[in-house]
Formats: sequence, C-alpha cells, structure tokens
Amino acid sequence: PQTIYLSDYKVPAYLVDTVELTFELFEDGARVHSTLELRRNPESADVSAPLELDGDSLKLESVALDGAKLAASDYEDRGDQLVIRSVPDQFRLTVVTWIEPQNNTRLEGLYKSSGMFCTQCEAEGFRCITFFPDRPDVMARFRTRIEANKEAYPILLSNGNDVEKGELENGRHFVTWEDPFPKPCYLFALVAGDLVEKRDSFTTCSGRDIDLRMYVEPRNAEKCDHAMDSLKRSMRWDEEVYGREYDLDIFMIVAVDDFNMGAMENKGLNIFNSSCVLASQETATDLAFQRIEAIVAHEYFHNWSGNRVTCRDWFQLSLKEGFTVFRDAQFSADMGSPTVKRIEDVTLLRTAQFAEDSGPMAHPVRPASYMEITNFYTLTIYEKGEEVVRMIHTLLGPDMFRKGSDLYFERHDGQAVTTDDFVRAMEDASGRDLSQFRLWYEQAGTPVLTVSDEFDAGQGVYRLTIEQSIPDTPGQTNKKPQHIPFALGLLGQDGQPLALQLEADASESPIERVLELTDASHTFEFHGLDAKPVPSLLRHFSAPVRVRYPWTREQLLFLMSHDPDGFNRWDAGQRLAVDVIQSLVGAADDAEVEPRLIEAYRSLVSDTDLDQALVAKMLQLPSEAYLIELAENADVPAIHQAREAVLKCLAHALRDELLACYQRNLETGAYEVTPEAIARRSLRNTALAWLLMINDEKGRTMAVSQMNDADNMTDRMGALRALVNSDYEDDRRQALDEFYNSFRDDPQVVEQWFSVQAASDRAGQLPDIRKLLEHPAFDWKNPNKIRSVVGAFAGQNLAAFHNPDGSGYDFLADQVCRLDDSNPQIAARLVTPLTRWQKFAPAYSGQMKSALERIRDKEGLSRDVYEVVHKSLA
Ligand code: B3K
Ligand code: ZN
Repeated sequence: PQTIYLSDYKVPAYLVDTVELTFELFEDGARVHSTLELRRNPESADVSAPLELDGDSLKLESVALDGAKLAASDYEDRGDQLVIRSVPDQFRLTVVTWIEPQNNTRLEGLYKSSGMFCTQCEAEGFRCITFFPDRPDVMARFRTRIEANKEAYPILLSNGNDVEKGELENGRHFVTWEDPFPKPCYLFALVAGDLVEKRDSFTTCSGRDIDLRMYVEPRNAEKCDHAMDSLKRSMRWDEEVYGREYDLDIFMIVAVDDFNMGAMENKGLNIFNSSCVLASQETATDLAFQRIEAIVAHEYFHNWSGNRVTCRDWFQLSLKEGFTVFRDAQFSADMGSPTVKRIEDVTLLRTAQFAEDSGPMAHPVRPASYMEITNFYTLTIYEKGEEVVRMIHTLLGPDMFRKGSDLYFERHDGQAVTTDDFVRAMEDASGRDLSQFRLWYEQAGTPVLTVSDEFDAGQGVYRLTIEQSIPDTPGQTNKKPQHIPFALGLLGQDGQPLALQLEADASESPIERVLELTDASHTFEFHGLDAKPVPSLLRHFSAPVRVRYPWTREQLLFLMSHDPDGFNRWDAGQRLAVDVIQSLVGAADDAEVEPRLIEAYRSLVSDTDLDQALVAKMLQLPSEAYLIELAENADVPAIHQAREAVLKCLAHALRDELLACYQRNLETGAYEVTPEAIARRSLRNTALAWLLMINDEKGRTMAVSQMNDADNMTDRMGALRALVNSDYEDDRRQALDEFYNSFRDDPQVVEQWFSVQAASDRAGQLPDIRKLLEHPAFDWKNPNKIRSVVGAFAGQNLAAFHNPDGSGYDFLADQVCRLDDSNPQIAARLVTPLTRWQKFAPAYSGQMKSALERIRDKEGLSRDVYEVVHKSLA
C-alpha cells in the first residue's frame, strides 16, 4: 500500500458545483445515477490535468459528457479511478453505477442493516457509491432522489429538505431531497427503511422553528426521549455558549444497528449506532445515558465545527474532531459535574491516549502521513486534539477564546481549512502569539515534566523547577520544547491555599496560577512563605503531560483530603493507590497493604459531606490498563493479582462501612438521571462489587435481590456484574441466564450481557469466550457484537488475554484474520492490544509479536490491517 503525505497536498484540479443523484434501490442491488456540474479549478497549477474521479467496488454502467454518451475508449475505468483525459473547462458529467449494498460487509458507502439501507461516507465511503472527487476540499450542493418499494421502504431520507415526493409504478415511490449548503461528499447520507418517526421541535434564538425527527425501528419507539432531550439541550447550549444557530429547517437522527463507530454528523441527517442513541430506564445504564447525551451533542456541534467549516484534507481531521470533542466536553461539564467529567476524560487520555503516544502507531495531532485514513480516527486525533484546544482556551481565557471561535466561524464559513487556520483565528482575535504552541500539532509523544522543589527558610522562598522533555516517537527525534500551560496552587501545612507571590513585592497574589512553560527548564520562586508548602501540580490537568515529582505518601494523603481542586484530590488518591499497588506487584501473598490507604478509603466511603459524585470516582482503584501503561516490562497477571489483593484487603477492612454505604444510598424515590442519583447508584454498586469480591454472604443476598428487583439497568447491571465477578458460580450462572432470558430481544442489552462476561476474569476465560462466539445472538456482521466479545476480552479482561501460554494472543490473531476480509476497519481496530507488545515482559512480548507476524503473513491482507501490523513490527 501507498503512503500519502501532507507535504504532497495540491488543490483539486476540478471543482464540483452541483451533484444530482438518483438512487434506484432494489433487493439485489442499487443503480446510482450521478450528474455533476464540473469546472476546472482556477487555483490549480495543473491546467491540463485529466479528470480523475475516485471509485471503489463500483460497476460502471455508462458515462456521458454534456449529455453525449462516451465510448469506452474515451475514458479509463481503473477500478479505483475513472479517468477522462480530455474534458472542456466546464461540463456536465453523468455516471451510472451499479452497487450491491446487500453484500457490503465493510459498512462503508451504501449498505444494508436490519433490512434498511443506510450510508457511511466519512472518510472515503462516497467513492463506494459513485465515481467522485472524494476529498473534503471539494464542496458541492447536493440534490438526491431516492426510489424504492413503498411497502418495504416507506421512509426515504437524505440531507437537507424534502422538496418533492410521489408514487411510481410497481409499488414504488420516490422522495427528492435538496441540501442548500455546499458540502464535501463525506457528509452525504441516505436512509431507506420501514422506520417509525418521532417528532419534536426547537425554536432557535432568532425565532425559527426547527422540525426535529428521530427515525428508529418500531421496536425502539420508546427509546428516543433521552436523545431528543439531549439534542434540544445541545442546540440551546451551542447558541448560548458559542453563538451558533442551527441552519436547516429539519434535523434528523436515525438509529442503525450495524455501524462501524459511534455516530456520524451527516448534514441535517445524523446517523447513529443504536447503542449510542437509544435508551430507556429499563435498558440503558447511567453510563449509556451520559454517553448518549455527549454523542448527540458531539454530532450536533459538528454542524458548525466540521460541516459549515470543514477540513481541507484528512491530515486536518483534528480540526473538526479535537475542537468538537472540546465543545462536547464543555457541554457535558455544564450539564453535570465539571470535575467528574474532567476525571473521566483524563482517565481515558492517560490510559489509552498516552499508551498510543508511546507505542508504534504514535502520530502527531496533525499527522504528516498515512496509508489508510480510517486508522487515524484515533485517541490522539480526538482526545489529545481536544486537550490542545483546551490549552488554547486556558491560555486565552474564555472571553478571548470565544472571540477567536467567532472569528474562525465567520472567516471560514463554507470553507475547507486547516488546523493552522484555526490557530491563526485564535491569534488574530486575541493578539497572542501561538507560534511555539503550534508544535502541539506537529510533534507526537507525551511531554514529561520533571518537577523538583526546595524551600529556602531564610528568605521564605519556595523554588519550583520544571523541566520538560518529549520522548522520541517513530520518525521523530530531538523534539523542541512545547508551550505548556501549567496550573498550580500551594497549600500550607494547615491545608489552606497560599497566596502565590512570584516576586518579593508583588501587588497581585492569587491562590492559583497558570504558569507558561516554553523552555526546557524553568525555575519559579514563590515569596513570603513561612514553611515548605505542598504543591498542587497541573491542576485540572491543564496540559496532556506526565508529571514526575517525588510525592511522599504523606503529601498524597494530605492532597487527597485538602486540595481545593477536586480533580487534583482525585489525582492524589490515584497516585497513592498506584504507588501502593506497584509496591505489591510480585510481593508475597500476605504482604501488608499500606494502612494509611485503607484509612483514607475508610473516610471516603463514610464521607457524606464531599460531593458524592467525586467520592464515587475516588473510590475507583486505578484500572489494570492504567497500571500497565505506567509499567515497564509489564507482567499482567502479577499486576492483576496485586490490584486484586488491594481491592480485597480494602473490602475486608471496610466491610461495615461498605454495608452502611450501600444502605445509605438505596433509592427511595422514583428513578432519575441526575448527577446526584447517578452518584448514589455508583456508590451502592461499588459497595456491592467490593463485597462480592470477598464472597460476602450478605453482599450475595443483596446482589441477588437487587438483580431481581431493580427498576433500572444501572442497578440490574451493577448486581449482575458483581455476581459475575464473584466466586459464587451457581449464582453467576443463574443470574446470567435470567438476565439473558429477560432481554434476549433487545440487541443493546444483549451486547452488555456479552461484554460483562467477556471482560470478567471469572466468566471470560478463553473457552467461555469461544462459547460466546457460538451463541445464537452473536453475529460476525455486527460490529457491536464483535466489540462486546472480542474487543472486551482483549481490551478489558487483561489477565485472561495475557495468559502466559499465549492462547489469548493466538485467539485475537485468528479473529483479526477472519474479519480482515469482511470488515477491515474493525479488524484493524481489534489489533490494537497486540501492537503494544514492546510494553510487556519478554515472556509475553515474544508471543505477541509472533501473533502479529501471523497476521502480517495472511494472504490478501487489507490496507487497514497492513498499516497497523507493519508499523507495529517495524
Ligand atoms: N466523524 C465521525 C467519525 C467517522 C469515522 C470514519 N471512519 C464521527 C464523529 O467523530 O463525530
Ligand atoms: Zn466527531
């Protein structure tokens, strides 16, 4: 496969003004008539370039230029390109292609899912529908006519407004849609199916009434309210916080069962993976409710950050993704607890993005090259990209940031632009120089900040030195220092925040500051202090970096109970727990667990004053995945054992407090999805899980009755998970069977049922996993099912996956090879755990590498998997 470089970017040789599409949908395929109004791009240097249109898996039926049919000798059908050597400066091109959506297992382009037709065009799926300049800087106005059998497909949807509809012969009908906004073809969408419609409306800030519609399969009709409410909240929030109003008269959301990722922001017609949009009290957990709200918001926000202003090329992907993730994170913070939202985002970043950034697929937020763009929808593009936008927000402050985003949207409306254009708008609006800051887009790798300090008692001066270095990553060495906002506070011995006086006679001394690091080393002096303070470093996680500082356990315990920054309180607890667990890795079975950790958790479990949502987060021990990320030569079973030993020790020591916590947090009133209620459920389910970890009889009775009596999925799943992870084998089996029998008709719940087993070291050993793959509800064509079994096993059931006999690795390699032919995008994602082979102790890494080599040697390997495997073995 070929590598594509950013440095080779050239403006398109031809522009498309309008696209007229007609889809004739049949059971054995679809005929696509496409008529393009094309002209040479005046900005292109190549004035005699042939016309080259992208295509993939298309059967070409005819080509006509300005109405005259072309002979086969007038064009060249290269399979992946349609080339016409001689064309006028401006012309109309009509291409007819035949495609087979019913056989499309890659789920890119037009395909069928549970009997309905739907599309996924980002990044390069439109070329699977018709020949087209499939690149985001070609923006055109689309008019789309869909024809299909009326009984089977009563609902026919595309982008924009429906302008015409009518009956055809043979029981067929048609609807024509027109989208007034020029858009790149990756935002095109089509849906045809037998769907129910849920309607609502929204009045925008300028008084326009927007028709809101959700389309779902009839059995899901009662699962739409939460997404609809989330949509309305998002629309209002974007008006209030970013001044962005919705621009079409209709906004549609469709739920689809077979979908490669979460959702897609097609103009006016967002398509969602069912699991990211459908929810009811009985079937969705709190986590799912929150995820749905965030994804609905994310896709909606793309209407401005992505659609009205889009990307020039796919190297700029983070322009829309990083910014939109930042926007949805701000939204979620405003809807719930900002501290908890930050904790969740940082957990993901530090566990998974940091791992990516230190592995063989490490790449900058704006990559310089790729083979398969689908592989670059990564944690780095999304989550680190978000952090980069967040740092601009921190450096500029909210008001200047808003001026910058206003300028960006105004300046670039209707354009396809670059991350550099985004930064320039921020600079121009604020007057700040972000030239060094731009390195965040160019350099890969997670910066390491090494912090040291000393106290000069004679002068009352506290000196803090911060050194930064950025590790080498594939193709990048000797990196330059980056511009890092570093938020900090200092605490006195009484736990009170101290004034931060950077000069002896400072007039202004706030209790929190954002220091700006630009050099490899900085020393800051804080004056007017009586004693050595305790530093609260990198508050709110003000930059995506690793901080190394020789914290003592006393300091961490102190910060855990005194830091006014909730995020850093949580972080101190995590660091302490990591330190304790790490010290027990490989230790004797009866090694003592730090008593101060136990006492700190005792106060937490009993604390009713502190924000209960924060308490619930602080009680979660660092995950195995995070402990592995922090380790060198990781020995997973040893890490697993040490973590479990701490958990069990805590559960034994705090049994009474856990029982009290469970009782205290029992629900009294009706079910609600508020931050307070979510925190209560989280606390009582954590208590339950811990009690079952130590096979507590009382816990067992509580779990069984909670499982039967729960009126919501969070509690039912909490009890099921606790039982699954206990040693009560009979109860586990019975609970799983009962659960399945109650929910077997609901695919979203069956997916949860699969993953609770696949992720459990008790219920998800390899033979169990193989059984799940044979289960009647498992479906190799459905990405959610694959993720909930294979993905959950390799990504969450780490001790079982890293079985020292290598069976877990072989299993994953087999599944990757199997999927490579049918859905390469999903196959390439599944490889991820193996790509980290260098992180593990030699006994593991060698076997992981062999598994990768076996995948590499598969015949006809897809470009998607090829890229990931070859880069991992390089
Ligand atoms: N933009 C889509 C992702 C498309 C992924 C294509 N492989 C969803 C999102 O980020 O909103
Ligand atoms: Zn997005």
